[in-house]
Amino acid sequence: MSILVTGASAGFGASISRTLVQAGYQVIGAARRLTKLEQLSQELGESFLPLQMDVTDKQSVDKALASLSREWAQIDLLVNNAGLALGMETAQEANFADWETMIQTNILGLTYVTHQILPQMVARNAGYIINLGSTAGSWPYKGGNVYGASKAFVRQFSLNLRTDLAGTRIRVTNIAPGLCGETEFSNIRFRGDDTQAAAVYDKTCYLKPEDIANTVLWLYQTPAHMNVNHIEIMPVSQTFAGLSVARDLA
Ligand code: 8X3
Repeated sequence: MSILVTGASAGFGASISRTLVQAGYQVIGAARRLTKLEQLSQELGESFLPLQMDVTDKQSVDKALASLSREWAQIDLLVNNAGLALGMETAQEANFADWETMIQTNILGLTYVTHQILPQMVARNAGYIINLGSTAGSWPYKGGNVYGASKAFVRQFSLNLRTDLAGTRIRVTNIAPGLCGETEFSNIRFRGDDTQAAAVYDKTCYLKPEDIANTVLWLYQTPAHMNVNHIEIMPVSQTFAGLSVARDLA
């Protein structure tokens, strides 16, 4: 039995892969950047299989999964981690191509992989799907527009999956992390502006990728009769904003 982690070349995905291999599991790390996966493979050894896959391309997903040998092809845990945020402009100022990329990756990509893996889990009546959502899927913030909405999709899709899987032993969890540093998340969001990216975490005690990786490991090792539907995690530096009130509009 294997574990499939998407977006495994960096950030949460690399950390999740590392933690699961160190815990004794066999992990397939999928991503576009094969060189990065190969570096991880050097570190993790034979229990880690690099798999080149672009989740935004259905053909690439289908081809990559079809290429798995019998030894690796039975997926007991799917971690749908691949995803990104692009830009923090308001909706009226946002670049539409950024919206398309987020929808293509965070929504369509996640569904391509899930739809491929679900039948084998149902046939075995066993398996676990962990989706990486975000606090942005529940808590709106300025500039979160399509990113937050895509993560709301991930949360609701996770709950709806469990509903469709009623009567099976297949488990589904949405993990919603808040502010998390030491990944490429903000560097990508701000298109390589590392100063702007670093400012997001300045003087905060942000979450670290290992916190999310340990959560994945904990979830996977919970008793098989237990399903955590949704788990939301923030650093103590972060809490809820007050509601915004505009003055002088009347
Ligand atoms: C990451 C959390 O607050 O940057 O999904 O949107 S946040």
